[in-house]
Amino acid sequence: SRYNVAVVGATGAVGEKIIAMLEKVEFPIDELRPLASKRSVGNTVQYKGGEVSIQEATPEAFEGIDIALFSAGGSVSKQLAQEAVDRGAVVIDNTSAFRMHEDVPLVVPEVNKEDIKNHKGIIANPNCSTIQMVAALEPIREKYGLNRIIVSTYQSVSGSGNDAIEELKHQTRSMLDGETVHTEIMPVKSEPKHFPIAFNALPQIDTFEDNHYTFEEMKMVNETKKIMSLPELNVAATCVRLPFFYSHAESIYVEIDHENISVPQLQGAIKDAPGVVLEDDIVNQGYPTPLSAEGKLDIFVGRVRKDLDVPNGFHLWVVADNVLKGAAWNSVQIAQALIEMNSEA
Ligand code: A2P
Ligand code: 11C
Repeated sequence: SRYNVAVVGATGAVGEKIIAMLEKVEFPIDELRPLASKRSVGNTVQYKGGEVSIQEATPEAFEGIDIALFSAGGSVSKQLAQEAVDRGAVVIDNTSAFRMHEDVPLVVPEVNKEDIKNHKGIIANPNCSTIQMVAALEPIREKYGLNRIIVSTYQSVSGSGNDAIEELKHQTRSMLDGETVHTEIMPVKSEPKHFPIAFNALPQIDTFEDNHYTFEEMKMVNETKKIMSLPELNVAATCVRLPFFYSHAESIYVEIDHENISVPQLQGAIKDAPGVVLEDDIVNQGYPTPLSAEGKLDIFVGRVRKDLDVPNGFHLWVVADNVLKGAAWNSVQIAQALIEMNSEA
C-alpha cells in the first residue's frame, strides 16, 4: 500500500533532508505534503524531479495524512501533533516535546525498534547527539554490559538550524575581513547574551537547567536511559558547540561490566553492529572526523582505547552526520519500520 506523508518544517535544515531521504529510499508515498509556516506559502520543495507546493501547517492540513514527520520545533509539535493524530495520522516527532512521555516510544531502530509497537499515535525521534551515542554503545552493552558513560561532545552548528549555519558563514567572513561581527543566534537564540561561534567553542547548547547542566546535556542523560531501558545507568555529559557545519563528534568514556575485555573484543562488537562502522586504524591515521562523516547515513567509531587506570574503562570517538542519522534518516528509518510492522500485523 501507499501512504500520504506530511513533512512539517519542510523548509528547515532537517525537513529538507527528510524529503531527500524519503525520495532516496523510495518510500511508498501516494501524496507528499510539505508543511511550514505561513511565510513559506507560495514556495515549493523539490521531490522526484518535480516541485511540490508548500502549505501552511494548520490542524486541517493533516486531513487524509497517514504519517506526519515533524521537525519545526517543539512548540509547533505541541500545537499540532495531537491534531494530526486526531485526524488519523501517526506522528514521528523530531523535537523534544514528547520524548520523555511515558506513552511515547523514543526510538533508535538499531537499539529498540520493537518499542514502536507500543505507540499511541506519537513516536519520538531522539536528540541527534543521543542517537549516535546509543547506537554506537548498544553492541558493547549487548555483549559486555554498561554501567557508566561520561561524554563530551563537539557539535556542529546545523543542530541549531539553517539560521545558525548562516551566522557561522557571516561571522567567519567578517572576522577574516576585520569587519564587525554580528551575534544573534548562538549559543541560544532566545537567551539574552550571544557570543561569536566563528573561531570559538561555546560550552552551552540550549538553556541551563536547575542542576547547572544544559538541556542538551540532560537530554543525553535522560534519553539514553529511556532508549536503552537502563534507568540505573550512570550518565553525565558536557556539550560544546564548535564552528563547523555538519556532524557531531563525541569523546565517550564507558565502564563495562567485565574487567578482562580487550580492545579487539570491543572493536569486534562495534564492527558487527548495524548502522555502525568501525574506522579505527591508527597506524594509517584512520579515524572519523566531522567532514568525513558528512552526508553519510552510518555512525563512525574510532580511537578505541583502554583506560589507563580503570580496568573496565574504555574511551572511544564517535562521529555521525547530525542532520542525517541524528535526525532525518533516523525519522525515515522509524517510518520504514512502522509500515513494515503494519504490513506484518
Ligand atoms: P519556515 O521556513 O516557513 O519558517 P530550521 O530548523 O532550519 O530553523 O527550520 C525550522 C522549520 O520550522 C522551517 O521549515 C520553518 O518554516 C518551520 N516553522 C517555524 N515556525 C513554524 C510554524 N509556526 N509553523 C509551521 N512551521 C514552522
Ligand atoms: C543541537 N542537538 O545540536 C541539538 C539539536 O532536541 O532535537 C536537536 C535538538 C533536539 O543543537
